[in-house]
Amino acid sequence: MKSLRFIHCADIHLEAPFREQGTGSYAETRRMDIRKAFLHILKTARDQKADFLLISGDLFEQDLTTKRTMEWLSMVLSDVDAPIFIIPGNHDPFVKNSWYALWDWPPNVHILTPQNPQYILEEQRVFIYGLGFSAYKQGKPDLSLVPPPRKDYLNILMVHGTLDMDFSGEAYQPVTSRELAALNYDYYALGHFHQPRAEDSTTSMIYPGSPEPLGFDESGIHGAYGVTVLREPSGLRLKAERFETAQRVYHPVSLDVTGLKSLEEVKMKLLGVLEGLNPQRDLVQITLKGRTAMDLDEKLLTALFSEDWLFLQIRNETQKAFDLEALTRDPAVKGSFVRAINKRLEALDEAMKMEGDPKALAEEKERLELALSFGLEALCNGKIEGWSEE
Ligand SMILES: [Mn+2]
Repeated sequence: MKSLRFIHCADIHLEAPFREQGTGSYAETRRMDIRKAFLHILKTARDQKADFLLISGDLFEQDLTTKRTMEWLSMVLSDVDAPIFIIPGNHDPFVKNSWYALWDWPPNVHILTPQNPQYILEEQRVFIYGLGFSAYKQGKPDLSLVPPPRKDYLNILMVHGTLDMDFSGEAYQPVTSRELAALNYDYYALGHFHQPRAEDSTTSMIYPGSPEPLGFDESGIHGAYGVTVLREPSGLRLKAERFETAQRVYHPVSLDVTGLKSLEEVKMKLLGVLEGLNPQRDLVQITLKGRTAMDLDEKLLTALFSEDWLFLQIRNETQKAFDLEALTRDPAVKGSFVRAINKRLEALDEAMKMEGDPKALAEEKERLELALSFGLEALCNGKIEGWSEE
């Protein structure tokens, strides 16, 4: 019996605004990145001679997509020598003025809507059912509408929605993996979560994630899935493999400056973060944390480092250093803690004047100073900021 191969992608978000990350050519460059990532998917479908391609919602931004976008999209989709199945997502819902409803799509493209939710590929014996969006928000889907799987077919359910979340009042088609599994389909082509999600390569419920990541909450590798279906005597065997499509990688970095003494030291730390990253491929946002007496100007620091980088931003979220002078006079536990550490620091200073191993003593001093700031942090806030992130 013949085996099948298909490509599964979702959340392309053509014409995404990239509003939060500045204006001008950056957003334009990033929108081109989305197109390149999408073209990579289509090329993979061609190269691997995929039997069909699935797009599980949020192909484009309904409000920002123009006729020109649609002309480009039609051109590249008709270039794929295979059927393409699309369900509308919450960013491109099947509303009255939707491009899905208004546009004359190429003949190889099939939009699965509430009116036409299913498609059968007779020759390959594939049954596809789609649960997309017909409004910008949509509650729990009625899974009783989903027909039972067809015998001796590969049964695929395409769903745009949130899987396995706590969702009282959730407006994006909440479903549970248990509910889906009970439908007994062979593959669940999911969309909506932008971080790829699949328990392992044999799982049948996959969120491919956004092919091009769209923000700093979408770090890591991004791509789409190629799925091979083997028809064996014992039944169908699916193998899903991810391939990378993203043009850029987001790097949200948190940098603790507690204990650093000078702007030079801060700069050295920042250089350490940037070392090994690629100014054109890697998009970097460094957030300075911790406590410091230094007045760190995030705009100046950003300007100092961002030249040559497509996107580099430094944010200052540090807090004011503790007023040790005032704390020394504190009669309670904070005061005695500061006094105790100070005593040891003074002893250390004395020893440094006398003794021969300045390196070990300097290290000890650094340790004590860190103990002072972390100890005070714990005493003042009941927790140490950023500790769990390390
Ligand atoms: Mn999306």
